[in-house]
Amino acid sequence: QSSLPIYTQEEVSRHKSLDEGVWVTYRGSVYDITDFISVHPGGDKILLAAGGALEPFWALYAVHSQEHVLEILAEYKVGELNPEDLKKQQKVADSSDPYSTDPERHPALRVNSLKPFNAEPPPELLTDNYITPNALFFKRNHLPVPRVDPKTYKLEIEGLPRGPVSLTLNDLKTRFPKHTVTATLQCAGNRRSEMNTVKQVKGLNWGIAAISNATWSGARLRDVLYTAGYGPEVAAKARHVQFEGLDRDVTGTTYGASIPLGKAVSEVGDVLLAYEMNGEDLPLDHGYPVRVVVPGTVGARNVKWLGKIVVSEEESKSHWQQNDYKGFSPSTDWDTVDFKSAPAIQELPIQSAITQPAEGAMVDRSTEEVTVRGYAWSGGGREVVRVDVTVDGGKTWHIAQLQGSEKEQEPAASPPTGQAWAWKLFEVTVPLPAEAQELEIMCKAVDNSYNTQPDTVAPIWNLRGVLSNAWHRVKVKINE
Ligand code: HEM
Ligand code: MTE
Ligand code: MO
Repeated sequence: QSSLPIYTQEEVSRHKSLDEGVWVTYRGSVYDITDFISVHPGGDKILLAAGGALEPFWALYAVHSQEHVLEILAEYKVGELNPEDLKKQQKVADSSDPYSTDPERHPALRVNSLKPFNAEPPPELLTDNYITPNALFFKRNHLPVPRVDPKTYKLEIEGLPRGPVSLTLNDLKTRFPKHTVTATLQCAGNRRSEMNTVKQVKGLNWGIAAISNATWSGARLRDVLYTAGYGPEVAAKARHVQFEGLDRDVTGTTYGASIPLGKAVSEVGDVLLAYEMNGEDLPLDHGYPVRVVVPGTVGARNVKWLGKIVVSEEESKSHWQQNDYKGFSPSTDWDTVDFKSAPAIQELPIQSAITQPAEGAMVDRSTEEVTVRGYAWSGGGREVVRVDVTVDGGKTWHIAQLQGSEKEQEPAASPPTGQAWAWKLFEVTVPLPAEAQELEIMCKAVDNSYNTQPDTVAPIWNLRGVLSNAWHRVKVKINE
């Protein structure tokens, strides 16, 4: 341990000019940097931190997160900061950044936005597993991740004739049968970046991986609602079930969304109040301790960190239900858009995309063939029944093999009609056309209602860049 003196914040604060000397603190140590000021590569700005902590400034200037910067700093160490003052500093730092309690994330994720955290896995990892590992599952947060204490957690249920009901995490786990469903979640903005190639849209620039597949366990929403007093009397009036998250913005507004009542109470709807994801407690980013999983329905309605359920005549009043996550004509722009004129997105359309080979990859001519892999999924429990792949501009289509369960070799097990909640992975090996030096690989999927994907983006372009499901195209080069 250091034998240097211990200083209080008060003493450090007195040193904030070249006359008195310039002191700063960093991770609990005190530095006299008076002699460094004139040689600082960043100039006079360094004086902004005089008498206080470096951390908030270095958070703004990332050049400092290098070994050699810390080596310079070490030369100027004069003491330690009194532990109580250090604690106070940390409290201030925590309260000034609402994202400071966000969890750690996997380095392989491609980050679209750090605060709030939005990230997708690299496409080549996405389809390595039928079940997406939790760490790689795409993450879409609108707000800071709330820290919810599982011991004091309460789920409030309102809008039922017997009055409000409140359930603990333990109630959810012990009073209702545990139900398990494998379901794919997709963000309405998946593949938004392709819309930007037609005309700029507003929203996070998602690639093809704002979609992932997991096995979720929890109580059925239906069971919970019936126990809380739901019955024919309510069914005659109510039309929606609203969900409120425990994540809030600086004004205290929480994330919220709603789904149609029919889906919520359906015997075959499989809507869950999930507390497990792939056999583990829900991770912090995915809604710990409880989230709603609405299979077949757009990601936005799968409310995380669930705090409240309201059975009601109206949809959720939340911004995300009323003024976002809706589709419009390609000719509707930000001057003419009327969000009231379009329904909130619930079930999503048919989707597929190629994850391998990657855009721009090299394919060896001598192999004479190319193996194409990807995912396909449709909303509303509609089952993907076919994926077609072409490498010659659509003259010839090759029908891909579908993988629809966790075990590689099993034939695609058909779920009951209307309950195909999980994606299928596809794979097909296609001969390389003679002489081509470049290939455009395209795929399209078909579901059991015979819905298929539009061939191009332009006719489905919309100002918010949602519902992007045109044939996916990947260009690769052929090595001679
Ligand atoms: C750059 C050290 C405090 C602002 C640098 C560099 C070093 C350094 C070594 C060059 C990094 C490189 O390019 O490899 C330090 C030390 C500090 C300190 C030891 C505290 C004792 C601050 C503070 C601020 C600041 C408090 C702002 C309020 C900058 C800026 C640059 C810079 C803006 C970039 C200069 C440029 O590339 O144009 N600092 N710094 N530094 N520093 Fe600091
Ligand atoms: N729930 C809360 N409470 N807060 C949110 O920001 N984002 C929604 C939904 N549920 C969100 C939320 C959106 S838009 C999507 S796509 C999914 O969560 C993403 O779920 P994931 O992060 O588990 O992949
Ligand atoms: Mo989303």
